[in-house]
Amino acid sequence: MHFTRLTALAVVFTAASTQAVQLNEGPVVAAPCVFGVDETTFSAPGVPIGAKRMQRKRAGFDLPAFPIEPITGAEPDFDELPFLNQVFFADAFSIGQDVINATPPNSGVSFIDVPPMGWGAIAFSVSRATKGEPGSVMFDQYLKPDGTGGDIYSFTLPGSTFASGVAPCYPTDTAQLAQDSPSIGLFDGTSQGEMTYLDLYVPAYMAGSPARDFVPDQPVAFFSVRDEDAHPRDGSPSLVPAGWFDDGSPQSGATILMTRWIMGVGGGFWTTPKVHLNYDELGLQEDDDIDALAVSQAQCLALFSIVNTGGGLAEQLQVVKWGCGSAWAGGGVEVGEYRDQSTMEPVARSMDIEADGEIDGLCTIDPSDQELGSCGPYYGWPTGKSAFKKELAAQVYRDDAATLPTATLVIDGISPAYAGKRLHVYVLVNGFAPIKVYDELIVTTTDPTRTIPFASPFLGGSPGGASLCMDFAAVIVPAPKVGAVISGLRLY
Ligand SMILES: [Ca+2]
Ligand SMILES: [Ca+2]
Ligand SMILES: [Ca+2]
Repeated sequence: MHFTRLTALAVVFTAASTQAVQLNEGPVVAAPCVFGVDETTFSAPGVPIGAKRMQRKRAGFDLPAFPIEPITGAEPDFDELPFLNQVFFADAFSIGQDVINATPPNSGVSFIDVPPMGWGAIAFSVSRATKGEPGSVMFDQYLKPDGTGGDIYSFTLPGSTFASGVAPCYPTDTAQLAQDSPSIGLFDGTSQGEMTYLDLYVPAYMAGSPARDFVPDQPVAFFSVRDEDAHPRDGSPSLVPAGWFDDGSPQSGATILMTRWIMGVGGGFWTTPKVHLNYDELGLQEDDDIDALAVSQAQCLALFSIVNTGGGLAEQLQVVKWGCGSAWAGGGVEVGEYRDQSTMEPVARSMDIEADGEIDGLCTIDPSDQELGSCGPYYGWPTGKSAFKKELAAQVYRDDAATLPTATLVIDGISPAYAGKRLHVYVLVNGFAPIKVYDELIVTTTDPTRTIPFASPFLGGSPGGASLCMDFAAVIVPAPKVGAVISGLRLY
């Protein structure tokens, strides 16, 4: 059998529950991703991260990122993206698979638009200097030695619908810390890391991903370069190839460029970048700077952010719609500030970003619009039965290094007080009654991971059938009794 929509994992403590500290949470907790960092980001003292290469982080907790591997053959080679390994940097990037939950801009405004009975979320990064509103998780991070610039946060969109049991895991009025910078290798103990762009869909192309069949063979990469590279501060010529600005517009860090992977026999290549939307079409000035970008190629919509200079489009989240067949009769380009229609508040403010704060990385999620054949959505449909105080985060993911993959359960947030406690582990298949896969799993604080047999009964005993849909993430809520559970699922 194939997994279809609903598969969730339950972990149930049978002993008296003890408080544990849990930081990482939300719909993209432990999710695989790729991102960029700046030149001043170090993984250990004296060990700079290869800032000129894209970084990849596998699914799971406490996994340092590493430079993305070159890919041979016809598959898109992300290590060869034209803006990597250059003397200049991209500061915004998207592989075009985002879903933008927004109405088309009208009169300079675009509203959150989540489908009925659906949910959407924004994964994002902020600059080192961004404090967040007092009391927010961002503010907490700002005060910590590792800071806030290398963290991945998430924000669940107002209007999202969850099963009642899971709703407390995904508050819609505040940011959540999804992946703390030390846990992804962006803190050397002294200087704070800085993540400069973020994408959750590139991992779908990586070896062994069950989601590979559902992303295009010839993807389009959208990106922006830094203003300081297009306009060097010492007045020297632009570091970016002039030919990339093929529409005749001046070079600008506020222009969105694009390049497409062309498959070839025994190999392939990225096309010479060209202008997708120039700064003028976006209502920006030549010396503005787009520093975060999430693109839906299918919707002809993008969410972007600019460097906050206090003027122009100072609000940190803007939506742009461009000509896209009959779906956009006007055919022109419209830009609007991203707002919550019920409060008219700019969405960035709901995400706890202060007025002069800086979003510098974006990727968006909407599982109901990301149907992936028999696997259901990229991000599954959270489900649950009861609301409990959340203390743990967990994820089950496929080991993509294994020939015949195994499923690994990873739990985060286990305090020493949990040592020796017994876990019951359940899996929900399509929302039916939980199937117990572990009866008495003894918790150890040194190794909070377990490997679940690949062809286990709960997967129908069919490795071939199950392999397509083995990867998912879960947020686990400890429960006082059997059957309480929860989760956001995720393929990669
Ligand atoms: Ca950042
Ligand atoms: Ca830029
Ligand atoms: Ca920004």
